[in-house]
Amino acid sequence: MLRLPKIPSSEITPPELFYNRRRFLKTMAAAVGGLALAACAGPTAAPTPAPATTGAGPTGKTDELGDPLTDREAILNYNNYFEFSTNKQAVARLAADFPTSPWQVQVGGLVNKPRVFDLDDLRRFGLEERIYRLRCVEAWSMVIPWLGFPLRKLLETVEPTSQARYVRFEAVYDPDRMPGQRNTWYEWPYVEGLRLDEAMHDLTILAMGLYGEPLAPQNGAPVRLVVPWKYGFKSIKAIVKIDLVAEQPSSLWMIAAPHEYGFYANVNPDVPHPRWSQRTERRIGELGRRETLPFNGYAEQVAHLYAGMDLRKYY
Ligand SMILES: Nc1nc2c(c(=O)[nH]1)N[C@H]1C(S)=C(S)[C@@H](COP(=O)(O)O)O[C@H]1N2
Ligand SMILES: [Mo]
Repeated sequence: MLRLPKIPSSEITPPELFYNRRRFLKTMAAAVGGLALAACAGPTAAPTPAPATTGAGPTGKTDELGDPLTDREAILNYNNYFEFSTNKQAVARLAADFPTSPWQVQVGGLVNKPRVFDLDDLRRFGLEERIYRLRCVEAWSMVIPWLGFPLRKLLETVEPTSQARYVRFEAVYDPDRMPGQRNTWYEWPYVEGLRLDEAMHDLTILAMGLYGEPLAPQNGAPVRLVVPWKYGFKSIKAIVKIDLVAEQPSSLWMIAAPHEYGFYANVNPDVPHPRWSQRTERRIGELGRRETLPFNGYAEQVAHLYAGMDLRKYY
């Protein structure tokens, strides 16, 4: 059974209710007329409980720091996926029938060998288990046993040219099936980006499964990015397009709330987000809070990527 602790509404209330109110009112007014102004005049989201369990989980497996895997039911039922809903506990139901096969990922831009990959092509890169911490900028976290392959393997097959310096990822756009994409506050589709060396790092994977099973729709099926040392929003779900580019790409979050979200988004307990301290986090399934680790505990592997950069400047 799932225990259901109360969590603060700040953790689940969509940013448009907090941030850049002028733009929110403008887009709401444009979308549905003046009625919406009254309906959305204040925070409307009530606190909803998060699923939580205790113990080392059914597998007894841990991450490399000795922390148990988060319960599968929690990973499947507590999701950020704004294409479906801003309510974490509504996502699984709303996404249940989303068709994730057949599927294509179009890879191009500054490459010598642009190519369209179908799901069998992607699986041929070979799926391996990677147990990673996932740290959301809302200050909750999980330990997730992904099945995936290093993004590097895919990038090498398309041969980035010498001009390619960044990778831009685009998620699926399907407003008929994704009710959240009718929310005009966000610029759809969801877009994210990495620097090329971040994308080539061995920790960066494209995941197609978790807990030994194909990815569920709510977790970003059929294929999503996982970058464990960055805040969860960088790990874009339901990817349909990957482009190698010369300039730093923008992202859905940078466009929606530029004062809250930067390009790098490395987990950093020393740099507070405007709405959430990043000092500690709530590990789903645990009581109390734990200290947040620099680079989400992966500093040894990735800190060198940012040598010479002012880490206070990049969220
Ligand atoms: N396409 C897309 N990808 C997304 C999101 C989203 O809303 N849409 N949310 C992000 C955020 S904020 C987090 S914390 C993680 C959550 O992944 P999970 O639901 O599989 O745990 O997905 C990220 N990837
Ligand atoms: Mo997140």
